[in-house]
Amino acid sequence: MPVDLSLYLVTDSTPAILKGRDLCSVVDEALKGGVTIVQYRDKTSDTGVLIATAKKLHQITQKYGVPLLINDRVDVALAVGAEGVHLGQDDMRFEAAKKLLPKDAIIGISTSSVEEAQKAIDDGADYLGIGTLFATPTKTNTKSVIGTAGTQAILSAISDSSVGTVAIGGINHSNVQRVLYQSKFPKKGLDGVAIVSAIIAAEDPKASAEKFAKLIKTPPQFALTTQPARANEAEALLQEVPAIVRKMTEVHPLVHNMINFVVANFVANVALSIGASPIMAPYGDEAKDLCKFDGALLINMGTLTSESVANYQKAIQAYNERGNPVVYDPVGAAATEIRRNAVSTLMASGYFDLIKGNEGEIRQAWGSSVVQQRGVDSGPSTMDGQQKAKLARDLARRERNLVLLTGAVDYLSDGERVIAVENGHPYLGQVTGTGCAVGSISGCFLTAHRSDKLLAVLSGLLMYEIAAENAAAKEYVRGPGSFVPAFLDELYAIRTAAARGDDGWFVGRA
Ligand code: 3NM
Ligand code: MG
Repeated sequence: MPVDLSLYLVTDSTPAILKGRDLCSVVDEALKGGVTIVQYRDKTSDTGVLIATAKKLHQITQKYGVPLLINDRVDVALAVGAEGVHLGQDDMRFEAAKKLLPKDAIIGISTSSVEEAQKAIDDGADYLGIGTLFATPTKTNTKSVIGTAGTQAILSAISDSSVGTVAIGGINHSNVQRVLYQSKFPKKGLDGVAIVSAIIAAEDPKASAEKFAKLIKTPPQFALTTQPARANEAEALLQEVPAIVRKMTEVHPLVHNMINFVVANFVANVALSIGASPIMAPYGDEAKDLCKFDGALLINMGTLTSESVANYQKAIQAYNERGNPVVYDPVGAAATEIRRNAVSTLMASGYFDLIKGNEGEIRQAWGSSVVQQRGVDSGPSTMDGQQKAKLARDLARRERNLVLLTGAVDYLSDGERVIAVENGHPYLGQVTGTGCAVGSISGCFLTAHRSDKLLAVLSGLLMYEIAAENAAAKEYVRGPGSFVPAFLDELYAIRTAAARGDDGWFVGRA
């Protein structure tokens, strides 16, 4: 019978985690809550204590018909007749353990790279512990933190194998659905998640396990439904744009902007012009109330401070839990070490429905930035259109979200489809905040239209860029200064036309 790895509990007896409680009763509670497999992991106790505790744990797990594995110690597993062992890369070699253990014993191997995973499969491992997923205080001597992107890379490389897989490291209630969702390679996903502190250190281990069991069975609210491109995809999408713009004017979405102070006023005016309700709220704790409205969150790290990241994290968590859209604009992503770290931290902190940025920023989000970005400007391009389209698609595919790579031509992808948008006007590049406002507008459209997120963002982008063209064409517009008020007027004009059901603004323009 295959092992159920879905909710894999790893024990820890250190005082910081066990907090003076009896390990056996904590594990019993966790089993009541729905844990499907237990690994006894104790790096410090003497062999006598290990065997005595393992014996007691085994009596408990047997009551629930759940396998007990022993970390590292094949001798302890043999002494108590446990169902198997879990071995790290520095523990007893697989073949040696295999020889010592009964034929049907379960052997799991810790892996943090494609090479280690491949080797473990060739050896004949029953399952792989894949990690370290996220940095965790529970295990500080980890070799590498690989994130959902690294986990996905391993799953993709071993997708032909039927080996079991669990991710480990920093998994908790607020990230477990996203971990399962974003780690998945189309042909192979994780069979489960391995958890230490979020269950063992929980006030109520049974309730914690129950919550995990429920979350694991439910896809996240924000899950993206991608569609394969139709033969005439662009035309088919364009037909729907006016109706989506009309819908947005009816919804009056709230857009919660955590935005830089340079552009806050302009972005708020753009949101008002299109009929949305902007709120500029950098205080992360406010998100738990703001996320309850029909609205979106924009994280724009243009004027990052030492407090920003913690505030962003609180807001992302609140919106992710609610399932309301989150847009990430990693402004100046590659400019400084602080910003590069912020990008990694934030991308590990939550799910972004849309990542929007220029070439340098999207490259940093992908993790392949080779040139240092100068300031927060876009800088000279080193990629042609095809490379940009591919980067947008690859990042969207890996993150299982939308990516909008902005420039003279914008590339928008959901990992399947890539749409190039050539509308707009050079004046947009002469006014600060015009790029940032696209993030805010995208949030509004993602709120209004959820069934095809790519279509939602495309609609907002076209409304925006057509308004810019209309504004620049006004005879009284002589440059960026006179462009700004004309642009707000034209956004407002499209919004009022759309609300009347008049699609004239769009016909023949995109
Ligand atoms: N192994 P928590 S990370 C036991 O990377 C262990 O192999 C890891 O603890 C690995 O769920 C880890 O509290 C600790 O973050 C996971
Ligand atoms: Mg070990």
